[in-house]
Amino acid sequence: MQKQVARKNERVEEVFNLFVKHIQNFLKEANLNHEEYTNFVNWADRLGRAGELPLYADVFLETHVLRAMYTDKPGTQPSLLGPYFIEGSPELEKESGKPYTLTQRPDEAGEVLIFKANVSSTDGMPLANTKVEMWQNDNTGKYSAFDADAPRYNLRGHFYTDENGDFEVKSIVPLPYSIPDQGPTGEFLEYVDQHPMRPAHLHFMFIADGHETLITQVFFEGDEWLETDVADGVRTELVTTLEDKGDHKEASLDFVMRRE
Ligand code: MBD
Ligand code: FE
Repeated sequence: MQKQVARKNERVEEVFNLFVKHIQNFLKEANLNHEEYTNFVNWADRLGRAGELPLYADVFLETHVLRAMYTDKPGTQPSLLGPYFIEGSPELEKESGKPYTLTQRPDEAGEVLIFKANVSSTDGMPLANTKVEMWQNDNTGKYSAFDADAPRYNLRGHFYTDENGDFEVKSIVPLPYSIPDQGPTGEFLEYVDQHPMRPAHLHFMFIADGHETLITQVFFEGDEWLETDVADGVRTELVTTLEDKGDHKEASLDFVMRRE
């Protein structure tokens, strides 16, 4: 094994010192005793060993990072990246005059969804050729590459906006998602008397030259979990309507990206 070269990281030092400063008041107010501290360490150890640390962090902490960073900024509000994004999604093929089709099995179960959107800059300019990464769960409520039997990139893909910043993509309507609740994260949910549900959502990541990458989610009006999302990822402007078109559903939302 090669010896790690010690590198001072001033940012880590600065953030750690702030953390210590604020945790002192927090510990005083919470009146934490040593047994509670030990219980916490044991639980956190189980959480890590179960591979649930990213899940727990994205469900219970990520929203606070986003709110602190972005609440008063122009452009579309970001939402949670979450633990289920993976690199390397397939590029979707474009047939002229047709929407893209998100990677799916020939017999993919679920209600067909056509999602239409426009991507523009905060100055109003449409953002042509923006890279759109999209991922979602399937009709069993599972994400490919994690808890589903589906192929690794099922219901995942990327594509590009057209010359007007528009895109249309055909997929299935996502389902409300129950986060894993049989491990240490589930244990925590019981302690705080919280259900494990997230409202149905589509995940998006937009990448455009000269703009901050926008990671966000789209939700649907009428979803029973909108107000009590376990991960607190819902933002009013990210909720759209699911229109019934007979043999399929349709939804749309426009996205606005901030200049770098
Ligand atoms: C999800 O599907 C999700 O999007 C987030 C943020 C956390 C847990 C599960
Ligand atoms: Fe999700």
